[in-house]
Amino acid sequence: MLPSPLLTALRSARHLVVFTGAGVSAESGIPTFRDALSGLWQRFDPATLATPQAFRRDPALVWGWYEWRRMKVLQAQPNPAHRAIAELARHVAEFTLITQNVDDLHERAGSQDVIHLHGSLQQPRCFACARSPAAPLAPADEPEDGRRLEPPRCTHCGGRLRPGVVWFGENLPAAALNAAFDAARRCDLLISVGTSGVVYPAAEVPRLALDAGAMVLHVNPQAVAQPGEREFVLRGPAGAELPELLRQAFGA
Ligand code: BJW
Ligand code: ZN
Repeated sequence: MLPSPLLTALRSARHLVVFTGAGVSAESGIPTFRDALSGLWQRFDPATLATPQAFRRDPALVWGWYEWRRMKVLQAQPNPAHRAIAELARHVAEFTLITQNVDDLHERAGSQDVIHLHGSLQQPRCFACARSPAAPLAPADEPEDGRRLEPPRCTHCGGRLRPGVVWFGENLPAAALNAAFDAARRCDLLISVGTSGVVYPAAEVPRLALDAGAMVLHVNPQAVAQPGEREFVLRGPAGAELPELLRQAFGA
């Protein structure tokens, strides 16, 4: 049985925020970044792949790597954690979903108005003029990790397209960040799912909620937070923990 203050907080929440990281998509087969054995940053160097300098230096290396990841997402399906989050929205008056993920698995599980703090793999833009192509990207031709691919050209200025994600050293989209911070400050319960909480400014989101008086629940197999008076931890995979939380709180 889950802690009763947590179930009470969930049943009585007027504004629930769910904040997700790579761990929510792990059970869909999308690798996280920092997990000890399977994390992307164990095999790939972020400095050569996830910065504007890296793209300037070797655009084909970076584009090829992101096409490989985009294909993995296209082939993946939402898991029970994505579906439980979409279902949670139906039980509260106000619901905000904030994700650091660049996949679209929340949307495919039925969540709406998802705030993407770190952009999307599906929405490239021009590295030179920042405009987005009119047509969506076609599926890439069997990309593999490590295979170089020349980025397509911008139809407006001829510049190279870049992945529509937020790289290290880049600002987050201002509207998304403001909406996320605003929701965190106004909510009464925030559930943080599958994030190591080390990348800023996104990592400030749960802290802002706590500081504003909300309860915060962390769902993660690893010990990412210490339980406290208003802070709860469910140690386990989101695909098991979130459906169980939903069941115990709402019988859903
Ligand atoms: C499960 C599970 C299961 C597993 N169920 N859970 C010092 C030096 C240089 C820079 C900085 C610095 N200090 C701060 C900075 C700034 C930097 C930063 O924070 N760096 C830190 C790493 C130190 N931040 C930025 O640069 C940001 N911009 C910025 O600050 O602009 C101002 C500025 C301007 C100029 C100079 C400096 C600053 C931008 C950050 C962009 C982050 N981008 C990435 C890549 C996106 C594109 C891509 O996908 O390739 O975003 S990095 C990567 O980390 C990705 C993620 O969204 C983000 C967060 O990771 P997340 O989601 O938490 O994943 P993991 O892998 O870390 O954790 C997974 C968790 O899941 C684990 O806890 C598991 O246990 C758990 N899990 N299975 C539930 N089944
Ligand atoms: Zn352009």
